[in-house]
Amino acid sequence: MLGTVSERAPLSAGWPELDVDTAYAIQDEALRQRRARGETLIGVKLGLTSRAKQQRMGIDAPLLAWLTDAMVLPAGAPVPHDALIHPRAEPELVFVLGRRLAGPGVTAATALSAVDRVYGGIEVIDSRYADYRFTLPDAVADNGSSAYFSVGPVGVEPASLDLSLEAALLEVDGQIVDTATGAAVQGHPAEALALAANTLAARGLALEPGWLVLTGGMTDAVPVRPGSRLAAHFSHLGSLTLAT
Ligand code: 0L1
Ligand code: MG
Repeated sequence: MLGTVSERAPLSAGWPELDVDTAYAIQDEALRQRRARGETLIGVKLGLTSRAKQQRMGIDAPLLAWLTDAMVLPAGAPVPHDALIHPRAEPELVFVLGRRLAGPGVTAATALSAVDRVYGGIEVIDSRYADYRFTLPDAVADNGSSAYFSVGPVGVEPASLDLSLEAALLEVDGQIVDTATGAAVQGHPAEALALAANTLAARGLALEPGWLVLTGGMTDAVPVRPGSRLAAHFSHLGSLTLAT
């Protein structure tokens, strides 16, 4: 979401020639406006990195989007439904970078060597498009449906885990509604991190030290309903609960 609470038709409905490059220029302009309002750029997210998400959205390519400090939902903070249209939540593996990572040619191994810590997290997405119906350029222009995210309590060195086997259980109102491992994310979340570095390189940019990288929903996203209990449980990275 870019900052309003009204849903709208996809941009591509009235602008069929909208392409991905133009959509990233729109995303960059939205970031410029956020920074002008005082927000700080703190990283990037990948979206549509898992088959579950791609099949659900009918889009077969990942995307990148910007994260700012205004999108951080601290532990226990309520999901601000008044500022959202139709939020959904998904468990993600989250990297914090220890050093700069610049493409092109970044491999998963190089990418992982730049990571300081990995955490479990939950991303709350909120597309500005009615019924979450959009093309890839629409989703890119909407900053990848970014709204909020929470990072869990346990951060470890990535070498201490096999992240392709790290599991997430998604719980809604006491029921496990979906499960996945890190392998759902491009085969290994480090592949997603390398993808982010290489994609940014094509735009003359790099991943900076200290940045957070959300590697993409491991499962499909589930609706965030006021009053429901929504939690993600990771096999080695702890649990976090959304205050809905
Ligand atoms: O984080 C995501 O995977 C979102 C990507 C954009 C598409 C969507 O709203 O699911
Ligand atoms: Mg996501």
